Amino acid sequence: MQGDAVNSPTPDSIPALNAAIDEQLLRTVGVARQDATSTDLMKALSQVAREELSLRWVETQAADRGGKARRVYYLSMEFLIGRTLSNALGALRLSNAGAQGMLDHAHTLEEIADQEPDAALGNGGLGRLAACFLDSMANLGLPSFGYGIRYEYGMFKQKIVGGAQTELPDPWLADGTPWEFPRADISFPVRFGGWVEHIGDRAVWRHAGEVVAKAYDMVIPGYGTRKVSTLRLWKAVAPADLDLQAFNTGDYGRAAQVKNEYENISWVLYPNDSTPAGRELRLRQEYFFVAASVRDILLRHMMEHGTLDNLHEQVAMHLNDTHPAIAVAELMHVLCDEHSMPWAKAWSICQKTFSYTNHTLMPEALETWPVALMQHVLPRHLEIIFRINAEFLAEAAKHRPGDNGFLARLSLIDETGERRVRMANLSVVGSHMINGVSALHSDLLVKTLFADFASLWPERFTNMTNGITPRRWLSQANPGLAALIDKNIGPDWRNHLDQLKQLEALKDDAAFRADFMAVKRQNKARLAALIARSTGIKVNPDSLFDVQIKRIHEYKRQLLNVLHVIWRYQAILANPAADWTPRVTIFAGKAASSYTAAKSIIHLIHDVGNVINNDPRIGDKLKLVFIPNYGVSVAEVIMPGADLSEQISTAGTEASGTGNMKLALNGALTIGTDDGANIEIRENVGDDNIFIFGLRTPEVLAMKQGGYQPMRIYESSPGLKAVLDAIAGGQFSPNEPGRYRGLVDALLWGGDHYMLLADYQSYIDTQARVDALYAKPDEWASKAIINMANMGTFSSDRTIAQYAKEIWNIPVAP
Ligand code: GL9
Repeated sequence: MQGDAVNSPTPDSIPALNAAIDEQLLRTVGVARQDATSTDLMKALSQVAREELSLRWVETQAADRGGKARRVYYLSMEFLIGRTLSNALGALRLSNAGAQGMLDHAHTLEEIADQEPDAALGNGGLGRLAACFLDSMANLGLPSFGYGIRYEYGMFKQKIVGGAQTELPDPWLADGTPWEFPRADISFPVRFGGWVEHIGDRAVWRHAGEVVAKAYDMVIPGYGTRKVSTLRLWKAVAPADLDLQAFNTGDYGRAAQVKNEYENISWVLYPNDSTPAGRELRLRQEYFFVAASVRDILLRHMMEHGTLDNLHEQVAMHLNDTHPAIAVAELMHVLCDEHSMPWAKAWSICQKTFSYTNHTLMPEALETWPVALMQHVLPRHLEIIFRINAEFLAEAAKHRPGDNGFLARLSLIDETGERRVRMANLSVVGSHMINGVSALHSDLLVKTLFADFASLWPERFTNMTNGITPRRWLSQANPGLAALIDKNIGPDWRNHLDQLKQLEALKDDAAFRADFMAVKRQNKARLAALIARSTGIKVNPDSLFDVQIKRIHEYKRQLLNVLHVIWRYQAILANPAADWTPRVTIFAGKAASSYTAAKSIIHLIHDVGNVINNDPRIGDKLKLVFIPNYGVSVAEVIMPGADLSEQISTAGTEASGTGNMKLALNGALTIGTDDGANIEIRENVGDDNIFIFGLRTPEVLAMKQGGYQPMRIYESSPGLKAVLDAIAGGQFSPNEPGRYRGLVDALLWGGDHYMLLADYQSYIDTQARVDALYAKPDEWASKAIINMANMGTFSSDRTIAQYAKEIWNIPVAP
């Protein structure tokens, strides 16, 4: 039993809900029933759900307070929530009543839900994982808070102009959101700059500036429980006396400018993916939300327990990547400087309180801050970091006396050039547990990036394979498939995804297979409609829908996928009479605004698509489309309509992936490398039900060490040569023949860092096996069913239960 029992929907909830909607239209939205637009209805329906969630929030908080529960605080710069209305209705068991209610108002629920802007407070996988985790924490009734930043502008909107990405702002809060609860009485000052005075053995931070952090809560409903959890987001507000001064002096222009300098801290999400922003504003953002969160947590703890001595017994703080790592120094600062706790005692509490998840091995993604910048922004924290480092290195030196290389690698300070603070090292040293996000990634962590730390503390390193919430990614995104599953095994899989295993027995059941494929066909029609709407391109839903949707990044190898598309184009032209399996290759994803190579890949996809889609010799045999502005809501339409899931990163580069899980759960087969969570997906579905190709991680490393020569592969493979020559020669960019010269040169002359050419032939051959299987619909359907049926372990409920047990030490009802 998870959480408390919840009433199932009753038919009479429909008139009741309808009456509530009408009342909200009248009283809150301010519009008569017959005049209500779809936006008005979205607001009214949201308001009804909000009121119920508010009651549950109060109940949950009272229960957690009363029970003096140990809580987990999930600190994250990103929470990629998406929309909330459908999710809230699902959790409240009001989806059917809501749908009927909207029909009674002459609208569909889908159309109403579409009016809500996405809360896109994240870049990609890392931020979406945090959102799935909040969902699972609520579901499991885990006493918990998420803490983050209430960005005024979320992830930029992607617009394609002439085949190229342009970025537009995302003012998602412009019309307000029904899902937040401003907590006017909860605010904390956050200080910056200045200097440190040492009075005896006390350190006093004489800060230079101060901004106020104001709390806004978003309520995260649990499904099948009355428990909700809270995402507390901080907004930066200039201190009130600033306004006062401005009015007194009359210099309003200058005052507005100063106010902006404070408030810009929570204005915009940094749209960087895997490369740290390295800007002072980013460091301020990190400290801002961490400082406010730590103060809020300590205040709550003091109210419940009256002492900080037992903080680690009641509080688990989790660092979602290194972005909140400054929390380690902040907690030391508050305990020692403000509560006069002795250093050693504070440090012991600190280490027992924190845990840390690493999300990537890519060296360029490791966050470091120049010592000089940290001195300027956070002088006291820099001192604390130096002291932590000195004591840690003194301890470490005992393990390997005289090994200076060892100490230099462990140091919190990188001394190789401009001195920099290594946030990953700070996170490891400040935590009692450190985890990676898939079996392979966690293994590589202790063998490479954190090998030295693991030699000191092997017991602190562990694995927590990522997961996804089945509520959003199956129940809500794929109502057709959810209904079919309900019909066969009942509805409880939403909270116990392992139950899908029962469906494996139906893989050869002709009726089930037909139902399953009929649902897929409907979802493909829906996806085809989205493609037509957003790109103007008509695709045939009976083609194989081949999908690669994720951030555009060289290591994810969208370019390898394009090479295959061009190979296929040329092969069809060379052999038009062959029995080609019709295919639509679908891309979606954003490129960081400053990432030239990634943007060039987007442009190439459009240019190649333009040629292929308009070539009358090709027809339905091949189409190439790029769906703009990828985000959670777009993903909810694409995932259910995919036949094939492309997970083709160079082995050893994708920490986990979570789109791979969403696609398989929705009945897509995976074509992928032996990387990240693909490996665990393969272990669960079986080798025969997944298409694995290419080099494995050790082979990648060996080939690199042996002197990899992409040019030799190019020269010995006429097919590959024709593909690359077509790109480099301007066949797809006749107006600017040199447009992709650089992209191709990076492969042939630049060392092909992600080894596309090494995996090329294996990829092409494997795609041919995909075609052959797709030509046998029954076999394909069986394998798709097997995939779905074996995704139970990839529920974020499993992941969170594991974190709770092994890292946070918080009991979860089985
Ligand atoms: C990422 C990894 O690259 C993914 O493989 C992983 O699934 C997620 C969640 O653990 O974390 N790390 C990372 O920096 N991003 C990830 O997606 N990037 C973005 O979120 C943009």
